[in-house]
Amino acid sequence: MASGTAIGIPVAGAVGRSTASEKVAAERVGSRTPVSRTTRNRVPDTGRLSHRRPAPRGRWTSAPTVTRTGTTRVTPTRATATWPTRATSATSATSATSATGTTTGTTTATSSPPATSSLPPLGGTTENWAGSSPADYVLVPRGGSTVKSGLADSQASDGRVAELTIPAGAGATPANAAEVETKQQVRYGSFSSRVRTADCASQPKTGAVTGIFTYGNDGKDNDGDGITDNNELDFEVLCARPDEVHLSIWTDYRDSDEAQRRVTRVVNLRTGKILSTCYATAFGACQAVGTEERSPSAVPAVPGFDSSKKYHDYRIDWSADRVVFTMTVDGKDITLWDYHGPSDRIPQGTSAYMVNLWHTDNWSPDGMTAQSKPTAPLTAAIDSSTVRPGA
Ligand SMILES: [Ca+2]
Ligand SMILES: [Ca+2]
Repeated sequence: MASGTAIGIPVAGAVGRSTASEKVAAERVGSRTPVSRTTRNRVPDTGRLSHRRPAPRGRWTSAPTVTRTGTTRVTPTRATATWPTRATSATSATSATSATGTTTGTTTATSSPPATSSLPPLGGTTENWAGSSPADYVLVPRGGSTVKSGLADSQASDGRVAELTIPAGAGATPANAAEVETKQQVRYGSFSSRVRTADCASQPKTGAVTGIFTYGNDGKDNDGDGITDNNELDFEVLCARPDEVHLSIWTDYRDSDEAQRRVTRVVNLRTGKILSTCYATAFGACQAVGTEERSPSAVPAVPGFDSSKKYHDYRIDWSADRVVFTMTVDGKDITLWDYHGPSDRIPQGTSAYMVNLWHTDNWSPDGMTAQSKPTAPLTAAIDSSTVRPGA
């Protein structure tokens, strides 16, 4: 297929329920199906619209041209020679992620750093979204959406935020997302944002996703496993279920036949229930995972948790052989998922860091039917974002 669609980006997510059989059934019935958000927005075998993000060609050309020295982005023509090879060293014991989010993985010695490693440092600084033109991010409004930074918000720690707004009647799929994304890409590191997710309480059946994630995909199968690499780590919250958090670790995805490799976890933070933890090679699939892939085995409940009412920190700590998803809720760190399973289930390629909001019309959370177009604008807001590249 054309490189554009080959580089379409999947947005992760699984549908969780209370029993194992229901989990799988829910995925089959309600989980997202993919599609490029360029032109092919319908999946022949299901007829349902996909959740796939647009191909980089559309993504990048819709954003301002990046001219700052050293900045790069994923493009179909990006030289794969600089793409890091999959790390193979056995460093699981030393590649822990510290409580402060600093990765200490040592596998970089086994693979060539990407070209971005020589770029001006992106990490170590926090974007507070206080000004209208953030230095390290591109604001990307699509499909009639708006993205603005420097807006007043009394809930924000500094009184200023970026707002991602999709309009009433927003088109489905991330092709119509409101999004911010880093100009640079990094491999490994700590990525965090303080976010208030979209609130659709006034229209509870709305389909809308707030995503906080890393993403890199050059359309190539750099690791040679037969499927296009897709480096992606996701937090996703559906506005119909602001009590649930969908986590995903993607390593591969091929748009043409939806071949994929990913692991997912769905947590209801209000109840503290882990609704599912799966490995999948196809949409709707849910294979059992090992103990090291489903840690922790319990998550504390946060009574009344609603991600759309307050700002919370969403942090991804990514190293060669470990991915940790942590939320900070009311000052308390909560480890939602400390994944340290097989390293070939962990992305090893460079990624940008993004936050977005988009309408979905085929992802029904937790058995609900919540796929309606928004009848009024929906907004997710970002108080701050920090990227600390790994070693
Ligand atoms: Ca691959
Ligand atoms: Ca702020």
